[in-house]
Amino acid sequence: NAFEYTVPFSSARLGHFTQPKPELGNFLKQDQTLLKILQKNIPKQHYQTVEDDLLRFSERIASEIDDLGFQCEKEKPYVQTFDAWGNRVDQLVTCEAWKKMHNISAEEGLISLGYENPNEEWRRLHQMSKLYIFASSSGLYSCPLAMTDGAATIIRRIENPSSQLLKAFQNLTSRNPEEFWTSGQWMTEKKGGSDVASGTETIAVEQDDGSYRLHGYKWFSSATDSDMAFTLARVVDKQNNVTEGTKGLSLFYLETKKNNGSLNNIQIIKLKDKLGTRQLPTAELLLDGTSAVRVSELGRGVAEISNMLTISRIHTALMAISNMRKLLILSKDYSLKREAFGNLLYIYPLHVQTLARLETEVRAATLFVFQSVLLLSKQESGKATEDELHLLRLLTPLIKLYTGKQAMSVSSEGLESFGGQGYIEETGLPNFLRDAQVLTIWEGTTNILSLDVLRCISKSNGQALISLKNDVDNKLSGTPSELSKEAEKLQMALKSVLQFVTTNQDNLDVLTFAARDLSYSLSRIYMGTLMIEHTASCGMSPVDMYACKRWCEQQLSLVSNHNQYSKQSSDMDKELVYG
Ligand code: UCC
Ligand code: FAD
Repeated sequence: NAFEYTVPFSSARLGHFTQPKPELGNFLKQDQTLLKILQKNIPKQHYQTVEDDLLRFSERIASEIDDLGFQCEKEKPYVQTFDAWGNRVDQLVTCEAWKKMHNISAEEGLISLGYENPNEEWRRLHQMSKLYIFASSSGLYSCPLAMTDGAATIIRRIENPSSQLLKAFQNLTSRNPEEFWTSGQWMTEKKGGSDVASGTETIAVEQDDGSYRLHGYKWFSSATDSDMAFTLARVVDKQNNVTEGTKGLSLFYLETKKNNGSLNNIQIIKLKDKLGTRQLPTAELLLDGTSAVRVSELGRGVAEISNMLTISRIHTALMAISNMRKLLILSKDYSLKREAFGNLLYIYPLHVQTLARLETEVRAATLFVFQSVLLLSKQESGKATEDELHLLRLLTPLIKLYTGKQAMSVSSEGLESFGGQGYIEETGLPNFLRDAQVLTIWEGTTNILSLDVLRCISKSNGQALISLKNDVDNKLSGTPSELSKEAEKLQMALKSVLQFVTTNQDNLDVLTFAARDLSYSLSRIYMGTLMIEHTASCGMSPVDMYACKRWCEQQLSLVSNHNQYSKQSSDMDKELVYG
């Protein structure tokens, strides 16, 4: 008592216990699936260099980059519209950590690696592996990188590019932070982001020197601090008319700043207030006579920008698997540190079962996404067969739509595995859930991508599905007896899906109505196939086999019940929703 009188103030007693936090550690070392993919696909003479680089980069992520990513979430970008003297400046202010991400991206060759020698196809795999490891710790810097990669691909495809475009390509693929550029991709307008053919109101007015001035309102532009962008607009003809629909859209290249550093007749109207991706400056932009160059033939804008979409959709899927893997790494670590009812969490089979189910999802998704990466590198090096080209076209919307949905469910379950801490902002964990939701929306929503799957099947006269079937047959042909039941199940499911498509090939209404179920079915079947192939080619480990079995336990084909796509079902759906 005497002591309390002499010391009237003292800190509160908060108890002795503090929970050790989950640690990321070395990402690559904890991803056996990726390691095996790399071992299988990188030529022996280059393998060690790639592995060393990825291990070093994983260390850098854990010791430096992950904190910067979190900093980007805490110090959100904002726009200073006017300066102190009332001049309109539209200055986008980003935090130091975001700027460091720019430099790291250049130094680490996160874009350049994919372009340095297209004949060495493993370089794309190296690049995409790095991007994968980076994405979930990048504070969303992987978003501008996705569009940058897509932009570089567009320029590389242009025959006889101008010196301006060549210079842009050099900047986009530079390893020098001072020279490195990022790109935007401005497609979405107020009237429509899925249906850009009806939604695009931006017009392009040709100038005497052959360049254009753009006038329009871009409703979503992520990477607002980018140096350049590709965008769509309708060219105004001499009679002052524009062509409506897809055929009226052309693709334009623009630089966001003039030589004097001011914006290229662009106003940043506002930054969006978003559920997630808060690290990312996503703006509404007014194009008020923005100087631009047409880079597609007249009316070929959507077809051309689709090449950019292919790349950025693969990046979106990389982000999905990166988020899932990182969350699982943290959750596993936590289960070794957190006690409940007298035991560490990992002692409880029910807890571990929950994590095992997530692990199965992530493994399957990793194989799925990297299969597309391998096909992309073959396409770019000119070594892809016809079947492989069809497969790449078909898999791109599938990996994007399916892994987006997986990322949502895995992040929700993953957060729960931390109990209440999963809901607490300072842990950084809620970001996983917030940022997963966007993966199902941008770069094409689930339904739009499902319709793209149909577009791909119909444009190829069904060849895309035949290529998929050939690949499944080929991959399952070497199935060891231990997995023969699973292989059979996959083949049966594929047969039922193909039958469904054949039966309804002239019934577009049914196919359209079934597009989402069809896409999920194809994804699950192909993912199961990859798991079996992977298991067989990597020494038939009991754990890989177990994961295959788990995957194939779920319903693989969702389109077997034809009645669910009848006119009657559609009417009843309407009644159920709006009645
Ligand atoms: O969201 C965006 C950026 C977000 C931030 C970056 C994220 C990266 C994340 C990385 C990790 C963090 S940018 C906005 C994205 N917007 C979309 O994805 C649009 C979604 N809507 C669609 O995809 C639609 O399906 C449209 C716009 C393509 C549909 O347009 P149309 O006008 O109905 O298209 P058509 O008439 O069917 O096709 C026009 C041409 C055809 O070629 P031709 O004329 O030769 O027959 C199609 O075959 O375009 C071709 N085409 C394609 N080609 C259409 N889609 C594709 C495709 N996917 N691949 C190849
Ligand atoms: P809508 O097209 O209005 O779609 C609404 C709903 O209708 C969706 O669920 C869709 O699936 C469904 N739907 C539409 N048509 C059909 C159909 N025929 N059949 C069945 N269902 C259908 N865009 C850019 O161009 N550049 C960017 O940098 C960019 N960044 C973004 C950043 C964020 C954080 C977000 C959230 C979006 C960004 N977008 C960007 C926009 C994004 O690409 C679009 O929001 C998206 O493509 C959907 O378009 P929409 O919003 O117009 O939705």
